[in-house]
Amino acid sequence: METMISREVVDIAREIKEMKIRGAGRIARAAAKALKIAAENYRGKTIEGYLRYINAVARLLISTRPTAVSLPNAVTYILSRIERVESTSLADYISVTVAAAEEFIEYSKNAVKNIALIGSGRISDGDSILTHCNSSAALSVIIEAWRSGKKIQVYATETRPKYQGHITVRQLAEAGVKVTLIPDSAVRLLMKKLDKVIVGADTVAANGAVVNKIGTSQLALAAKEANVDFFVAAETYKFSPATVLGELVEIEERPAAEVIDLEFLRAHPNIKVRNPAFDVTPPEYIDAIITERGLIPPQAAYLVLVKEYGWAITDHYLKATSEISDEILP
Ligand code: RUB
Repeated sequence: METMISREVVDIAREIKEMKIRGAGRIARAAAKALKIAAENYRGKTIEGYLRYINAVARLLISTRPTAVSLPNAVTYILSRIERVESTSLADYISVTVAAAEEFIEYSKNAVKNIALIGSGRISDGDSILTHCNSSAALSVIIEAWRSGKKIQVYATETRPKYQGHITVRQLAEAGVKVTLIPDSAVRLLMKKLDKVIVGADTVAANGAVVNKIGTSQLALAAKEANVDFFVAAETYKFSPATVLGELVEIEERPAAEVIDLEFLRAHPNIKVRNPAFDVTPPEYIDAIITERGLIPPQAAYLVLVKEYGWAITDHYLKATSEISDEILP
């Protein structure tokens, strides 16, 4: 008999879906933790059964939110390690799963610390900095700059409709940083007074375009106009291998209820509502991406992808081409 996916694992998937666990890095670490728990909970007796089970858990986790590539990248990291196991012992498959999940979580936490060190070097004493949404990577840079003695002040957008900016101002205030909350629509008015913008990323495409919380591209546009530096803080597992193959990043559309009262909407059935959760900032609006491996121009995203995922891209590509009929060739 196959092992059922445990309540604890289903709960993590639900919390990601309902945004109780949110932010690309946290989602990725939660997915790794869920795979670890799933592996430890396996009660079946066969390797084939285990592989079917762990793949079902992987699919469940990946299906929770579509945009942040950190989620499938974390899951693929662990699955690819399992695929490479050559053993007839089920225990080996389980221990490799657990070790790979722990390794990913450890790597992810250290990556954010490295980003803090590298990024804070670009912050100057006295800087006024704007951030958007709630990004652990972006905040790690700001907090590290503050801790190293730079007298900075930070503006944080509310980030409607989910108000992640409220989390940001609380975290910055708790760290002792001088912080001011502003409505999203105040960004252009304030931009002239700012020195830098730092945001996080959900996905970085092969051409260096950055997918992040809705409104990010407006910040970038206003920053370009005012000649303010625009930085993105992103771990390398937020770079998307599928975009090398031309795949587009899916932008999550969230429920209308997040932006309008449903009673009102029912009373006015001809009103339509759209609530996209992310947008795309083109590379020409980005001065640098701060990764754990160093500060790179967005145009170097492809090189990061080839270095980090070279094998995965090739495998994917070979599989894709083997499925194409020869008839399309001239
Ligand atoms: C969160 C968001 C964050 C990135 C980066 O969106 O857009 O800027 O995920 O965050 P949501 P981090 O609240 O919809 O998940 O640096 O923490 O990974």
